[in-house]
Amino acid sequence: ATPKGKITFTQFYRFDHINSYLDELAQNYPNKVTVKSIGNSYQERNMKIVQISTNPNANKPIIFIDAGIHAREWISPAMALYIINQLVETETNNLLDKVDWHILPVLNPDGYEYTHDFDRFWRKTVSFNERCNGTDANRNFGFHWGEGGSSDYPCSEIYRGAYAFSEIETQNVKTYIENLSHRIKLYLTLHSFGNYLLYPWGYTSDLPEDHVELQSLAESVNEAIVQAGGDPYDIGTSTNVLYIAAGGSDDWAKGSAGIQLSYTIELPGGQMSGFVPEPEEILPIVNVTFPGIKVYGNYIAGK
Ligand code: ING
Ligand code: ZN
Repeated sequence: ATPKGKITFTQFYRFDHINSYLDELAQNYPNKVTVKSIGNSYQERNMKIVQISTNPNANKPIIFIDAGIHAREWISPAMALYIINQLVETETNNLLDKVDWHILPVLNPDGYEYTHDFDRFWRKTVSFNERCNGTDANRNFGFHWGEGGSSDYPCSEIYRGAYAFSEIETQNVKTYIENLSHRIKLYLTLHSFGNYLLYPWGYTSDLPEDHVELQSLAESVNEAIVQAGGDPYDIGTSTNVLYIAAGGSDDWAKGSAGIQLSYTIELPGGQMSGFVPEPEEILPIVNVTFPGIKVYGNYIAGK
């Protein structure tokens, strides 16, 4: 569906524009949308999260979605914004009646802005280190932190940070999730690229005990995306499908925060350059992916 309002998904928006859109939604849909701050980033950008809820009650399950952990993966915040847009500005009552959605569109806002202003392919945060700046936020979470597939060398693209949750951005997310972890039934983190639906573990090739459920839910999500005309996804654990990588947010969500269903979604890349889709490629990608997000929503609603 074509979005209404001041957002058209025909370009990649700057961080300030994204925050303004969120505030606007809260104003225009006071019965549905609340915007909160989870804290400031390293360079003191306000990290805003959107809570989408009709008939709020203390026991309602929550789906938590973050995006933009990695600065250069621009389609990821765009996807998060599209999910927000569709849930709020179109008729998706069935997805809201039984589930609340908490969506953080840009987990690493300093990095995101850095890729706009200075270095399109920056991945990490921008926090200061002696030799090279930045930490890979997706190696910085505190479950089996420091193990395989992460580096202790600050100049590495997969630098894990000096200690678990050394980054203020990952710390802010940790605090927010821990306060609500009894209600969060699904954790989704959006990355790009390559069409992978990944679930824990990333720190070991061992399968989680509930891998059958994680796998079959991902298969339903994939079916809906393919039905909508999207390219199929490869499905499995991060370690087995991609590579070993400890300190990822999905591992922490499941292993430490106790959110049983936890996924990393590697969205499609651009035709010419994976991390750099053309602005015209945004709508086709988010359109075919949203049906998969609906499958997640209906699954949690029916649980
Ligand atoms: N890929 C992920 C990365 O952080 C991943 C893959 C997901 C690893 C989950 C570990 C856990 O390397 C991208 N493109 O960032
Ligand atoms: Zn990524």
